[in-house]
Amino acid sequence: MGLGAAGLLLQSCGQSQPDGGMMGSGDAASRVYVAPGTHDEMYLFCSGGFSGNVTVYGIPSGRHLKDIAVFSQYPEKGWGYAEETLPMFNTSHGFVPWDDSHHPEFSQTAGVPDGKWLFINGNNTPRIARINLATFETDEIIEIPNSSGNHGSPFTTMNSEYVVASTRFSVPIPQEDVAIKSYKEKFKGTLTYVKVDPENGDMDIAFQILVPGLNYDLSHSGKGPSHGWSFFTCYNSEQANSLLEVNASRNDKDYIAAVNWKLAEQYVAQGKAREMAVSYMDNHMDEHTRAGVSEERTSVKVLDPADCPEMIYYLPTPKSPHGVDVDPTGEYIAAGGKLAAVIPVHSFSKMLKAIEDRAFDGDVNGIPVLRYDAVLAGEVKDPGLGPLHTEFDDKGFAYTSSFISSEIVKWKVSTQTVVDRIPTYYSIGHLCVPGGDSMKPWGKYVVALNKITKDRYLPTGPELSQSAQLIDITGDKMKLLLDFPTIGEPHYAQAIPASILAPRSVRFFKIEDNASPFVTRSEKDARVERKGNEVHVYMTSARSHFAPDNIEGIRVGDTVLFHVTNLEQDWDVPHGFAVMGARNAELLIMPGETRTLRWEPTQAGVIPFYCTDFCSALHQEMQGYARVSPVGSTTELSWSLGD
Ligand SMILES: [Cu+2]
Repeated sequence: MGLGAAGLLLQSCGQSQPDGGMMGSGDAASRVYVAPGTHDEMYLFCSGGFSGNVTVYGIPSGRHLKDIAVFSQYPEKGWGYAEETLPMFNTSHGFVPWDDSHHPEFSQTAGVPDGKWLFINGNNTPRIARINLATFETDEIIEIPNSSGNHGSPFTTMNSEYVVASTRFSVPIPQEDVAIKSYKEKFKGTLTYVKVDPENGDMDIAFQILVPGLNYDLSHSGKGPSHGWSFFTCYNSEQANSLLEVNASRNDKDYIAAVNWKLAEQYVAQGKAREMAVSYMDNHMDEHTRAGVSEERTSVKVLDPADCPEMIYYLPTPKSPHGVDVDPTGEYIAAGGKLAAVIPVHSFSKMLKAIEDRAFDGDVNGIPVLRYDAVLAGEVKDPGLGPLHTEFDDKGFAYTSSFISSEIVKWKVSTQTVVDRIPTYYSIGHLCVPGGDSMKPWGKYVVALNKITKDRYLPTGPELSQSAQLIDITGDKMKLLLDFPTIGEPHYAQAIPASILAPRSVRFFKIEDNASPFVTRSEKDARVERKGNEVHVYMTSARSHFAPDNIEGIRVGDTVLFHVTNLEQDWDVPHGFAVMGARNAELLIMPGETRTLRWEPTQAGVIPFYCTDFCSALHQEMQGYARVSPVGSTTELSWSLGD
């Protein structure tokens, strides 16, 4: 039945839409059909762009499995509402409740995604988040100082020694009140290396490199022979500060910055970095209390290339490059020039030779520019219009997205020759081959992450869902299998076999490990305590009641903190908690976890509260009352259950 329905759906699409490259509908339906009760083959982690969060889909079905709240308050998860989650949003600018998330990036071991963590950048207020892939929750958000527009981030090195961050917008560093026209003299960029603890994933900024004032756009790290280097695209070599669409498009070539980070580590060890006073926040979700802790950091080590010879070189790259992608062998470095007629593919071994031969073509603020012909492996001709990003398969082929011509172009890495192309609907940005930026692409699919949807789905007013497309790459010709809508902009995505993640997925939090200072471990410990104007309710929830469920003695003017512990020790039994008139939130509490809701009642009366997450046949009975008396009332504080 499912097969027939899916087939019909695809057929009806095929009749009203161009179906360039589409597999026969029956074949496509069978390739994406995941029977009810069975599981997808892979997880796809898709950033939400302006949503600030991450969405998880099953591949090949396109099933929407979960939203992971990261940089944006998200009511469905209570993220940014429950008191325990608020510190995760702290920055040097204060509480920032909504950001723009772009590049999910798996942690790697020996160049292969290891399924431990997913890193993602906050683009607007520069930050990197780390998601725990056992809980699918955000465990850390670290702010990046001396940065503005954290776009080229958080690309990982082969063993996740570092995740990197580069400034899209150059700014005065340190920030100061100067004329914008002083751009060329005063503005700088930074490349930041964030150390990742191999045991627990904890992130700390190891060092930053101060670089000339260009726009640093994207990055990838070397692997295999090029391990120890990272590559950053930069545009605006014109150093324009206004009307960049014209003024930053004049030069035929901009650059890829190649950074020898192992050498940078040595310079730091030799004391060549200067300590710079800064302020930035490092926010952790404590594993045992399951509460956020926010710490300010006040210093960062900064390397100046002028003191650090041989640490950084510029590779000329046509024209306004965007993505920079290193193939699985670590030898080829492809750049997507938004305005380029070709895809330049640099050779890492030629780059080393060019450095040895001093094959330089001038410098930028003292940083040598290597000769284009001395580093180039070759150019991909006819790559489509507006090539942006490249991912790789396990058979020596590359797949490049071309935004303007809305297509994916397949080319052979060793010869740089185009072998196939397929249209996308519409305006593709990033694309994702599972493992396609690592040393072990799993191949099989490429997912097109499209900016524009237009007529692909039923109209839903001015705002349309954005869209991903699943394309088969197992044969010589790419074949379109499936369109599926996404939450927010599907900016970039990474996919990993389910067999790596699913066995490690946490089912509930053990109540005996709950180290929250506000935990209530059993119903007999449930209580209410007054501390001045603060009333702390130590409450438990279990199918199908709260303890206590009758509370008296609260007064208008009190701040009531409901610390609700979900006592369930079973998979998929969260409880919710909502109290009438609470202006900030409700709660969603996972089994074994404690979450706190702040409530400031403004009116005397008897106020109901109830469970909002359907939990049992008697979910509708899961309710209680809080009596609120006027200011100055002498009603005694009391609580009960079952009286
Ligand atoms: Cu419930």
